[in-house]
This record gives sequence, structure tokens and C-alpha cells, in this order.
Amino acid sequence: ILFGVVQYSRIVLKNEPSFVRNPSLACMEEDVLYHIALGDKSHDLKEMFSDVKFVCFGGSPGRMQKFAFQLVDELKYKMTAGQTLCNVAGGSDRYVLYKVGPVISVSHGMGIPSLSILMHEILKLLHHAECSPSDVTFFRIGTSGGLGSLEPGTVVISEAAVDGILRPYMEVATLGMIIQHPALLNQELNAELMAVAGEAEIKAVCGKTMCTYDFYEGQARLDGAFCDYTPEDKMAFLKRAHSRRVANIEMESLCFAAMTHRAGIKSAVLCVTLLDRLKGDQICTPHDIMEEWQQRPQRIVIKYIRKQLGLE
Ligand code: R2B
Ligand code: URA
Repeated sequence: ILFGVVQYSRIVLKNEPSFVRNPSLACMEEDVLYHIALGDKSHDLKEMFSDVKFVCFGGSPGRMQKFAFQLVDELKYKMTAGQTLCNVAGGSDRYVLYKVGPVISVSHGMGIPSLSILMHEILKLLHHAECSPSDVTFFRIGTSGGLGSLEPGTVVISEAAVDGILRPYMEVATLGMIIQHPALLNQELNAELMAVAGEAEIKAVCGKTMCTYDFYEGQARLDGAFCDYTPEDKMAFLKRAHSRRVANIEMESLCFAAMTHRAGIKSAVLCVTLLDRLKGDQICTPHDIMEEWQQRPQRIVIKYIRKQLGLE
């Protein structure tokens, strides 16, 4: 076995849509989707999920539960008497997952490792459910720190994701080698989402999103437990990133873009900015204002889905 060798993933160009590419799956007696407490023998995944067309990911379980209830209203989803939405992943307390008609609302926690586990299991779920990969769109709706003259509350639609040193791929240590998976997103979908944001009168811009492995030093904050650089170093770094078209910084887009690109699935990342990182590090905006800002990416995605479903 080799250690430390860097290899660019072979899957660089446009991929044929496929939720999974793993011959071992077909040989398994049962596939347990451990972290979402589902499985292809314990559950009839086809019956439960074959009509899924949109999967919406967001960090917080509470926000994704609220988003699901919002979907019930906005999609005019008919609940039978006494029926209420239930967390389909309730057998595990890692993530929450709700299904409202053709839409899944699922929480992914914070950071790439948490999202990556969930993404493998969601992709396998849709595979077992026999959904059609070219008919499914994935969204990440989240929060971020803005760079440059973006007013806090602006939604950034990611044109691409880059890592903390501006490289456009996610690195995964696999079998002793570093494999680089390109983190590309769909520009056509982005253009459609920008138009929808305009119609909804929500301020949105397109730009690169820097995805880091840490909230504090990884994002050049001065307020972590440790900090070995000066305020001038921080500003120089953030301005350099901004001059290379980085509009915002968060912690999952690289994995989201890389894994959806690898599966050939249409996807977009929409994150509201909670502060201007050129002006500060701490997030101290009042709760009610922050709540309204966090609704903005959700409103764009709901409006897009409504249009796709012919509801407007
Ligand atoms: C945005 O917000 C979280 C950190 O506060 C992280 O999950 C992200 O990407
Ligand atoms: N999320 C991040 O990762 N960074 C920020 O600055 C704000 C939200």
C-alpha cells in the first residue's frame, strides 16, 4: 500500500447520473443505513421514497423540521385526518429526515465528515428506492460568513466550492492515498435560482464558496481558543480570497458539490451570510433577524420547487 500519494479522481468530466457506483452493494444480503435508521430489508424503501424529486439538506435538525412543516403549507400537501409529519430517521438521533410529497428535508449536522456519512446513505436510499438520478435535484440551504461588500442577509448561490487554500476539490484519504474529488456545481440550475430569487425580491449573488474544516482558525477568525496570526494577517488572507471571487465561507459545500458531481446529480448550494467577515468574527445579530435571514435560502428553494411542480 502506498501512503500519501495524491491522485485526481478519474471522474472529472460530466458523469452519467447514478446514485451509486459500487459493485459490492449488489452482493450484500442487507444494506443497513445505520445513521438514518433505515434499511433495504427492514423497510420498503421503494414504497416509501420512489416518488422523491428533491432532497433539501441543512445543518440544523430544528431548521429542517420547520422547513418540512413549511413545505406542507407551500406544496398544499394533503395530510389525512390525525396525520402529522414524522421524523423518518427517528430510530437514530444523528439526523432528522422528513418527507413531504416528492421532497425530502434532512439535517446534515456541521462539517464535511457529518455531511459525507449522510450523503452516502441518502444516495443509497434513493438507489434502493429506484428513483431516477436524472430526475432528482439536491439543495443545501445553510448559513455562512460573507466577504466583501455583501450586506448580511444576502444569499450566496455557489458557482463552485473551494477548500481553505482555494483548491476546487475535496480530498479524501482512501486506502493510504489522497484522492481529489472535483467539487463542481450546476450553472444552469444556479441561473434559474438567481431568477427565482429576483422574483421573490431576495438579494442573491453568485460566487465561489470557501469550505473549511474548522470554524475558527480555518476561517481566519481572531476569536478562537488559539490564534497564531495577527489581525493584519487575517485581513490580508480574507481580501486575497475575495479577490479570487470567494463570496462566502462555510463548512460543507465542498463535500456537497463533490459527492453530487460524482453521482452526476443536479445540485445547488444556497447560503445566507450572517455577517461580513471583513468587519468581524462574532455572530451577535438578534435571534429574530437571524431567523428571517435563514428563511431566505429556503424561500428561494421552495419557490423553485413550486414552479417545477406547476404550483405557480
Ligand atoms: C455554517 O454554519 C455552521 C457553523 O456555524 C456550519 O455548519 C456551516 O457550514
Ligand atoms: N457559518 C460558517 O461556517 N461561518 C460563518 O462565519 C458563519 C456561519
